[in-house]
Amino acid sequence: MSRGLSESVRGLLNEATYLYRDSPRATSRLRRQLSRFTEPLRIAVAGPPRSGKSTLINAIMGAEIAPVEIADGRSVLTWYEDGPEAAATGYSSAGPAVELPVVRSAGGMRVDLAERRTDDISEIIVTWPTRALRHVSLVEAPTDTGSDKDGRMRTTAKVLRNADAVLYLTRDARGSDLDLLRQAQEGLVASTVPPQVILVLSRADEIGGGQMDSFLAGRQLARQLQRNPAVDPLCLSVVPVGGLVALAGRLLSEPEFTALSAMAATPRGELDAFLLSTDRFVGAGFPVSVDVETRQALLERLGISGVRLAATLIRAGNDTRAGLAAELVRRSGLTELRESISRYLVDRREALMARSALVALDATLRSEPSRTARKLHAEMERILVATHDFQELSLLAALPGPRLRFDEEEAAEVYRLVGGNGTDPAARLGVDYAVSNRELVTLGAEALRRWQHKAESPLVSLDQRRAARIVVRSCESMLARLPQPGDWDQHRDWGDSRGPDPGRDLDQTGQWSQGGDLDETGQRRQGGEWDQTGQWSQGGRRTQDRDWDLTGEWIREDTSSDAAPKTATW
Ligand SMILES: Nc1nc2c(ncn2[C@@H]2O[C@H](COP(=O)(O)OP(=O)(O)OP(=O)(O)O)[C@@H](O)[C@H]2O)c(=O)[nH]1
Ligand SMILES: [Mg+2]
Repeated sequence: MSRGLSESVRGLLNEATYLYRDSPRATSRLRRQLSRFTEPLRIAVAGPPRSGKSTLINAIMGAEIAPVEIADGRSVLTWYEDGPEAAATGYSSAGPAVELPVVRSAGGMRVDLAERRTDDISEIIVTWPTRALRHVSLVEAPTDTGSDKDGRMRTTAKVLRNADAVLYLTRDARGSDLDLLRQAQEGLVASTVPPQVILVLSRADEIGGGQMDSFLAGRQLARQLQRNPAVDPLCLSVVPVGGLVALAGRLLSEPEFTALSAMAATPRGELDAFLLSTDRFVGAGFPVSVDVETRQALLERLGISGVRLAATLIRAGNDTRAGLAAELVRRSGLTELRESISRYLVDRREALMARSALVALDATLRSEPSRTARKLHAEMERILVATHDFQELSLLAALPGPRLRFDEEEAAEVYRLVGGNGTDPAARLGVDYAVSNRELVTLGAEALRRWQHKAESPLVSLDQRRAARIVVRSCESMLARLPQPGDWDQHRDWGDSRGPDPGRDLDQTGQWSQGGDLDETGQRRQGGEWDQTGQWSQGGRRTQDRDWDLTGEWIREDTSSDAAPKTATW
């Protein structure tokens, strides 16, 4: 993000803090937003009940921690963050924050609430040492709030509105899912710069009735949905993920691998009939000497599709525990999801944080209107429509819509150049990371010329010309960041075209399992992986002034009267 955006939004928040100096509630909320700029990106994990949210969070963290259940199996808004040690803190709307006892287990931890009254707790923050959450924190939108379906939908809608970005889990992208995502695009800020949503086709191992090729079927369905005009404008991408298989890959133990290997060593003609259903798998006459308890445990760990997949992968040569674990993670879709999180969300984290700060500012201005607030509103609108980072996000969202009508090839180029595939120069130019800076500059200059021509052509529509102007600015700022011909010698040490990219969390070369949470032997390291120099340590700890309190008044935004700024980009 341009430094300008962050500074403009902070400036606006400071101004608002001064204007609202007589309102303790508004000032504490605004201060909270100001402090957020140094914290990790807040990604909401939302979706219908039982869509696999907690399992996916565990898979991302590489540990069994979610869900945190309190009295009567109720769950509350729970944050998962990187931290120096396993810990949990409960927050309530009245009273101080309390440390909650945690019990470590082989594969993770459990928040132990047996001894404690919990009906006052409205939010919990769980910390766990994991690099996977170095740049993001995850929050699960609770679906069992005891309320009716509408209540659940309202809770999810609020979480979608307030997060920096969203992983929305769905098994089939039904009408109610799409309604929620459409609602999340309402309001002053969201109608101009839509929320950044990755649609996760969850429980991918069950797609197509859990048959052998369910992961393949998942990928096909994801492609169809991505092309569906009802879905495409609502999300950045559609990624099929089998959270259960991903988690199994991340936690696969030696005894589990041994049992799966014994099955894979059995001729298919003898084994396959027993892998058709869970009943047969745990029933009598199983042709491999793996006892029924172990088979039960494997089912819980992997699901029947996962067991079949594991046996097939071992036969195909993934015959070490670490090799099988890595391949399960890859096939589950988790690797692709992490890449998408990195490319679409982490790389744009400052713009996304600035966006959600504006959502919060808008809510404050609405809940406590004043004459001076009008000036702030006008400035907010200006930032929304005039900031190039926001224009890029807005153009990306508008591309599939009816107004722009670029042909397929041009639309793909616009998508790339404004950072739809990633914000580094190679991704924008659609070339390999190994391409030299000289070539990047040449390609960038060519793209710039082409789009300058388009931006000035009287033969194209006004909307296309406006879009072309945004593309031109994207090309210009990309070129400005690349070393120019005279500087090439000094920049020889740039190993690749990505340049310095502090936001990247993902190991570009390795499998997930090599990426830090598992050691060489694949066992979880208990703590000690937290990078003390990482983002988290720079950020302030969350204060007690919780801004996500779902019972809190200020989050009750009235979006019905919101109008997009008159100059809204599309
Ligand atoms: N086969 C299969 N089952 C899964 C998968 N992910 C989750 N499940 C199962 O689905 C059930 C619900 O999973 P959760 O991860 O708790 O789902 P959730 O969305 O967090 O559920 P709520 O918070 O209660 O709404 C559990 O029994 C999981 O084992 C998956 O990828 N494949
Ligand atoms: Mg859950």
